[in-house]
Amino acid sequence: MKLIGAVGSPYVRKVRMVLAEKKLDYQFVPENVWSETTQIGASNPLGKVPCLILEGGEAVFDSRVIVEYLDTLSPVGKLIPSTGRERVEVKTWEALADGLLDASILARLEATWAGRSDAQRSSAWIDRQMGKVTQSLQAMEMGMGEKAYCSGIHMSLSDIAVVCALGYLDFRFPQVDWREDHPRLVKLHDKMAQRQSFIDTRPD
Ligand code: GSF
Repeated sequence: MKLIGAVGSPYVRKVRMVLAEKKLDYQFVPENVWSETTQIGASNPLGKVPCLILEGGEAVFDSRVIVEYLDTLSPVGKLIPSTGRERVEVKTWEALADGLLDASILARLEATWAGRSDAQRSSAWIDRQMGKVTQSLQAMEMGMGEKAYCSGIHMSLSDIAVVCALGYLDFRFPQVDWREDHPRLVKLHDKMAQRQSFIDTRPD
């Protein structure tokens, strides 16, 4: 398998953490999707990374689809429960963490994308998106309760998705002091940060 991606992308990081936790071999193919010469469109018509290329050449895209597939490839460290409430709980945590990322990336692009002039940038839009980041952090903190992991009693995709989101805030939004009001998230982050899969996929 080949994974087309960028080390700075938190969605790519989620996939790389899953590959590492599942001990699956792959080749990493770096791609700058913002470059004029990017070839990503040949594999993913949406022009986004991550994109997984299977042995037969088929492209699989969207990190949620990719990690779901990867979890079926090996029984090692099952990350997504196969059925029922447990499954939907993990998928909802992932949607929340990815949604935090979607909002923060929209805010960052609004503020920095070179295709937009200063007059075209909307601070109201940025505020709207950053409000979603704040709300998501609060929901995650509440959802953690006094548990050791986001869902269930073992590490799951929920925890990986959440720490990728927190790691992205540290990387691109150092001014967002999420540690201040979210002690349970700090505890989860600090525990997950000791895993080799987290250490080996740091964006910086
Ligand atoms: C989001 C991928 C994405 O936005 C997923 O895979 O989970 N729902 C998708 N990737 C960004 C890179 S990054 O900001 O992490 C991307 O490729 N953007 C290029 C573009 O044209 O939007």
